[in-house]
Amino acid sequence: MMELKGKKVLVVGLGKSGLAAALFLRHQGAQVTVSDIRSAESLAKEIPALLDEGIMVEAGGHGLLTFRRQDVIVVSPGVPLETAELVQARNVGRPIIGELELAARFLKGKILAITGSNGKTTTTALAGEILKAAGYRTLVAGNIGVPVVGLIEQSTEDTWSVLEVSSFQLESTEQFHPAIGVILNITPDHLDRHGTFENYAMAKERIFARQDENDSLVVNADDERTEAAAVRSQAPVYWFSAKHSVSPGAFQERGWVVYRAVHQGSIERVMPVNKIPLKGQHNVENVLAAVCAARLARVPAETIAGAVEKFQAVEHRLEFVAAINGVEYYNDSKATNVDATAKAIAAFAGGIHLILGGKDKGAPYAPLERLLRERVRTVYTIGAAAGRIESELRGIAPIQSCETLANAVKAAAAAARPGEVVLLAPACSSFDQFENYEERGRIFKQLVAEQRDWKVKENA
Ligand code: UMA
Repeated sequence: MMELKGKKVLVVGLGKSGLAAALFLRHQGAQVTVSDIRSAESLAKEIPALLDEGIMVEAGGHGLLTFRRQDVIVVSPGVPLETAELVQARNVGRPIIGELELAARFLKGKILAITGSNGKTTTTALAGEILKAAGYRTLVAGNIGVPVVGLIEQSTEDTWSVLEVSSFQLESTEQFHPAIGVILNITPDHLDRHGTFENYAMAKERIFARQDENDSLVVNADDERTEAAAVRSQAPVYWFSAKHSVSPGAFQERGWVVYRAVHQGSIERVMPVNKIPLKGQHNVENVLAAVCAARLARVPAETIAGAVEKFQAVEHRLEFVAAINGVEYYNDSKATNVDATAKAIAAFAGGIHLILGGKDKGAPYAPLERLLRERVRTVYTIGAAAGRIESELRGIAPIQSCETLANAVKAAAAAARPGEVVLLAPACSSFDQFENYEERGRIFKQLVAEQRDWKVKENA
């Protein structure tokens, strides 16, 4: 805990996290200022509400003096810690913490935190459903779209907070201490922010930096970088694997999801693998991770099985949109890196019309080569990354430059034949053409709906 009453606190970034942090801090009696690089006009909705609460707002840029005058600075996840004003404030001894760290200092109850390059939103949502099914008081928050700081007031000593935590959030943690930590996988992502893969991986490892022998860490035994991280854990490690047996942990055996609670102990059957309602091998991994975490939280196997069987795909994660004239459309707008796109392609046998592109994140596209050759009919490029994608993937699959998502959906819908798939799994972030990946996914779904309307007219 930290004393906030009367303290001068600056919140950097006025997105969802900044807004929730500013309100929380104000309610704790702090003198709060929020600073954002966006113009006052583009913050027209937020500013009056903040001023009404007695919160000061600096819009249109960060002022060096604003940063220097504070007792504490709270940073939104999307603001790089190397931002010049933050570096200077750090140099003059101003404490800087992230929104997750602030929240974790006040959150009551236990934390189940899930990180990884891919699958964390699905696993977080699934683990949340399982804990709710077990009758626990459960809050689900974090990178999944709900700032953790906004939930502090709802938390009690018997709450389980199931948190999706990103590298951006973990990077600035100091005391963050989940009772159960989960690392799903670590593959290249966000190199534009972290500089190197190793820096990114080390940010992810902060999930267990404060854990001790009373906590648990759940780790993917099939992922090289994640497995390497586990040796540094002070907490006992539980494994999950979609490929082989592990001990202790969750794995598949003769068509069943099974769990072994103690090293070399007996095996408990949880559910048949074919009852998992989600598409793709990567989702089997997500279920195994959630099963392991839920057993560690003492949820009985039959409760887990019931909750998993009822679970629906999360919006924008390999979400089925429609079947139009025998062509299936899937929205995987959350596939914002190359590994996620590989997993999405691997979920289909072939005949894929793949929409790729957006804001490039610095990782190579070449790891897609084998899957593109085997399963993809045509790649449709959009956004700022199109040039790089086209030069790296030339000769591997036919490529059509489409520039916009609307052109890409039109071109893919015209080319796809019955039995084939149109897949938005762009391998890039969305910020060049969209507000965020959710907007990109929603617009994709609207464009697909327009295709359906046209096809209905054509067929009439
Ligand atoms: N800003 C500045 N100065 C800067 C940079 C940004 O003032 O130098 C301002 C922007 O103008 C904007 C605000 O900061 O007004 C945005 O802050 P933010 O990017 O932290 O966005 P939030 O709305 O607070 O959303 C954040 C997460 N965003 C990011 O990590 C980029 C959301 O994850 C998360 O859902 C939300 O907190 C609630 O916890 C999104 C994401 O893209 C989904 N995450 C990445 C990913 O999943 O790959 C990590």
